[in-house]
Amino acid sequence: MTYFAAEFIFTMANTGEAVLVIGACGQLGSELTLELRNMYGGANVVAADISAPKQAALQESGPFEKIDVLDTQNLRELASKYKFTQIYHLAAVLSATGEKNPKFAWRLNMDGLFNVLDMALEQKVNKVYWPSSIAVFGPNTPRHNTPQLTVMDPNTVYGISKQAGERWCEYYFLKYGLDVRSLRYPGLIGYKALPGGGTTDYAVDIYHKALEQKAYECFLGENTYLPMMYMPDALKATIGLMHAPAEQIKVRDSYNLSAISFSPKEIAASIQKHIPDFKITYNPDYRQQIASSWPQTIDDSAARQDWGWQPNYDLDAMTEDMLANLKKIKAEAIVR
Ligand code: AKB
Repeated sequence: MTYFAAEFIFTMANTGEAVLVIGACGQLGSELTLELRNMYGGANVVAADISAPKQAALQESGPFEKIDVLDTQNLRELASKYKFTQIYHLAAVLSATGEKNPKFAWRLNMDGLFNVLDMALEQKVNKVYWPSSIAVFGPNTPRHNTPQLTVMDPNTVYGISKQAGERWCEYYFLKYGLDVRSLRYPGLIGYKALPGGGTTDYAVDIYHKALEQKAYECFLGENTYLPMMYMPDALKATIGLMHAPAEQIKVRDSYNLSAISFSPKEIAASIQKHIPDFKITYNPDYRQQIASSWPQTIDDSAARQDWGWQPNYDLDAMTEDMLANLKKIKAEAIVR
């Protein structure tokens, strides 16, 4: 399945691009890689990750390279083999996992970024994409309609690394002219791959548990509002930003990006429209403190103005699509 119109794919084909996706087996990477392969042709998009892909579609649709983003030699060899024109560097330790091993999270998130930016400069790569996050904000950031430019006092190692990374991306653009582009993702929700180690992960898990057990114990409190986004919108935003003319990209640290905001109680109510006997209970853990330090809603007017960003999915549209697709996947797994 592709989320884009056939005409768009057709016009993007045969553009002579060579694309590298680092972190291609992750939640976003596995879907983004397939979209990019639809656009540029499977052979022109290299999926790279520290571990081999589990998804057959990812394995079968184009080249895979095992890489460790902390290994500069490994990166350099890959770059001279493929002569990349674009790099999507998605590999990172997320907010919840990062708190368990802060020094490693810092090393992977920061050194990994430097290695990619330096390799992109050395190899004259045209464009680099690097994801930031709502985790760059902290307890003193305005929590409602959080502006593009505002107080940022992140208190997770993930958030600190994303904030520092944003500054470095802008620095490489201003000092060296490297065309780096970035989005501050909210929590991402999709049915094709599971997220790993984030504070917003409950909003994926809840759909699986609703179908499997009709019950879910949430690790956040019932009224914890967080900004979220359905995967097709995240792919649309990422590809939209990367294909916008460079002169339209006015924000060179990272764009605020927004689609939906909801609480665990609200997502449960949305699921109950399809599964009336679904039950949610609450047992907040250490991730509550992280969630409570993040914004509830985001002002993404800069992205809308500069390159025409607009989301398609609200909470109920996402729930309907998630449940229908997960049901299909689970039914197919039983048949096999
Ligand atoms: C996380 O929860 O750590 C991520 C994020 C918001 O960047 N999903």
